Amino acid sequence: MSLRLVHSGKVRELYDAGDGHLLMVASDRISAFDVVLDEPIPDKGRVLTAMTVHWLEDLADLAPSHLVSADPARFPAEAADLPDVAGRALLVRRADMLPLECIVRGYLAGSGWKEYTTSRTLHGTPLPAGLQEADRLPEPMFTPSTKATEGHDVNITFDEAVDLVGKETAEAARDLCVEAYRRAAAAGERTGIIVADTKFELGVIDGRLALCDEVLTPDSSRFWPADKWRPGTNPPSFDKQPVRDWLEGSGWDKQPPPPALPAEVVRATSERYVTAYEQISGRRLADWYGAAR
Ligand code: Q0Z
Repeated sequence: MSLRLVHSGKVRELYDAGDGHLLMVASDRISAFDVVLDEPIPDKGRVLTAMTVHWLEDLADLAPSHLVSADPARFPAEAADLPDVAGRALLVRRADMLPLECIVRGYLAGSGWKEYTTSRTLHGTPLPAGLQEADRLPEPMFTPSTKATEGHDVNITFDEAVDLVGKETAEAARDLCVEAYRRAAAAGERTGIIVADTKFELGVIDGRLALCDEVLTPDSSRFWPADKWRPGTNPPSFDKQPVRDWLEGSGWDKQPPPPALPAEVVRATSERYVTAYEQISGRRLADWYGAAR
């Protein structure tokens, strides 16, 4: 018997592991400009998984989490049927997920910068005049959205978040996510990585708000190399920039199918992911589960 596939995302899969548990598997697939590329990035799934565990452990005094184990020896036997789960999978408790994307922004980037240029607001909140792209915000801001079933997520106001989950839960979610972001941003700063923004997914386990899903990974966050940050520019992504740069230069029209990535771009990108993990955690990826030996 194989584990039942519950959900398949662009670059990861979720399996029912029985007994109120799920197995969350991060693949080595990468997306750029909203398209999944054909070439896997070696070690990307291990990096995202190890980084999630690093942050869940670092933040354990702040909030409980869904994590049960990253040790393949503790996975259900059927997990052995899945290819290469060691290091890329987490056994987690099934939670009652909040119907919210809990986004926290510390810098003005992406859709936040776009909104600011049109209305001098972020998520409807007025900001000081004269801010530039990639500027640091006066304070980190909680900018929730809802998971749209198709296409991109829809921003909601804090009051709309209250309507969805209740005042007490919305306030607790906001306070938890802003504090988790502050701590991650401060830790990143000490190692030369700016955490510009991040998306948390919270759930309720045993009646308590818990950190679920992936946490503070390059796929759920914007990481910038601190030495390349210049307000007024769009700083390079710590992890995906080699892919983006090559695709931009390839003349691709950003409609599927994407062109094949050269081996050198794949190698450089893999190296960036590994560096991000090692810089942030202070550990070696070679010491994580599933290392080639
Ligand atoms: C996470 C996702 C995918 C991985 C649902 N502990 C939990 N309890 C209930 N639901 C979830 C979790 Cl993590 C849950 N997702 C997103 C999709 C692979 C994670 F394909 N969806």
